[in-house]
Amino acid sequence: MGDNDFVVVANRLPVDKVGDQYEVSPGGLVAALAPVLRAREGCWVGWPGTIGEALEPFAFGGISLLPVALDQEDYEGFYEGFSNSTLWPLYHDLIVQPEYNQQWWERYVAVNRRFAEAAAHAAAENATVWVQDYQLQLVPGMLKEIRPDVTIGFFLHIPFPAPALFQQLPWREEILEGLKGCDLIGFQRGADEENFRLLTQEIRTGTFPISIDSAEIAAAPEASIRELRASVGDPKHLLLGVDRLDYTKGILQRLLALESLLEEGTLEDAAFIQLATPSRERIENYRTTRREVEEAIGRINGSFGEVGRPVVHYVHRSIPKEQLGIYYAAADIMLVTPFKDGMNLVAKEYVAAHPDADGALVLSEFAGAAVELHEAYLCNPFDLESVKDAIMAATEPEPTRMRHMHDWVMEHDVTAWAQSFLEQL
Ligand code: ADQ
Repeated sequence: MGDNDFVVVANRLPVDKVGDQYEVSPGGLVAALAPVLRAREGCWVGWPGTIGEALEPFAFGGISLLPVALDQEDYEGFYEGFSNSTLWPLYHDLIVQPEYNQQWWERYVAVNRRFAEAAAHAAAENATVWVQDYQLQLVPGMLKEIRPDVTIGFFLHIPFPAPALFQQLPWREEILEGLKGCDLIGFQRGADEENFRLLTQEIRTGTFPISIDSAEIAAAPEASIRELRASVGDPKHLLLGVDRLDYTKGILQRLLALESLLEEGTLEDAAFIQLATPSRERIENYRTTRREVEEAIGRINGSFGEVGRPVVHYVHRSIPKEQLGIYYAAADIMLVTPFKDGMNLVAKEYVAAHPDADGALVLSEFAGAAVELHEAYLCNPFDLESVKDAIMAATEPEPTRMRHMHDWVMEHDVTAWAQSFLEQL
């Protein structure tokens, strides 16, 4: 038994290794939970992000961190395998085929047990433990067995599939048993919560759409915005995409829509910037997606670009937060076109970056964010014409739409999200 009244358990610790040092990784979840962790003698349990490194507990920015080690086999079986090649595609409605592999499952069980034991070790008597996301669905059940005194919450950051899909999973009973250790499970959308409740009604559930640290997205300096627009040739329409390079995000679909509009001559004097963070690059489906995206970019620039003036500007790297704010502020049209997405924080970040209600958001109906941001230019990424229509409508935006969405995002920030979950718990 430990002495922490509040314990967060997540796959990753909120730190990144830079050289031989750790730095706090920027992210809404840390920003929202740091004050609660500091006020309640909290502790964060997670993997530090380097394979095979066993670290002692350490403190960072007033938060104590309890590292859980993963070796190469854990990384391949638990993380790349069961979490990201089985659960991720299954929970995103089979955009690619999930793989069902007994060895991966056994690693998932073993690693979840390690996280549960670490949480049991950190938690004080009657502590509150908040477990995050699909990588750790067995932790609540395992923890409840070791420590029946603690209160356990769980939040699923990704969608929860319809029963007919979930039932494909050979270990569906075990996953449900794991989640039954919870006192409260939170989902992003009402539809995810309903899907789950069709399987079991024994557990208390709720819908808590996650958000961003809205106040942190400060207005970008006018000079930087002008400089960015000039660097891509001062187009009439500056379009932007910002994503992890993942097959769920529909990056290729937005490129195909752009290509078709250029071919028809419907959209003129436009430039498109796509920023894509490298992600899960050892998994075959991610490599295929990257290849298809890069081929489409090459083809579009070959057909419609000029020397020194491409139509699509592509960066396959992570961008510092302040710079990202300039891209958001400079873009006339933001393209967020996932086939399926738990929430999609990029959509909310773009809206927060437009306090003057300029700009326009093209948003997939299948992003969790579409529930709150229903005044966006909604589209169906499975239907190319619908994406094209939304882009063209967004070239002449109605400012009231952005004004309403901006007000909403400023009020419903990530701190409000965390508070409402913890109050319910
Ligand atoms: P993700 O699938 O990672 O999150 P998202 O919600 O869009 O998707 O968050 C991505 C974050 O990464 C954003 O904060 C964005 O600013 C940042 N980012 C993306 N590309 C970047 C780049 N090139 N450079 C720098 N930063 C970049 C999962 C679920 C989502 C859910 C979140 C939170 O899949 O549906 O919204 O968790 O619950």
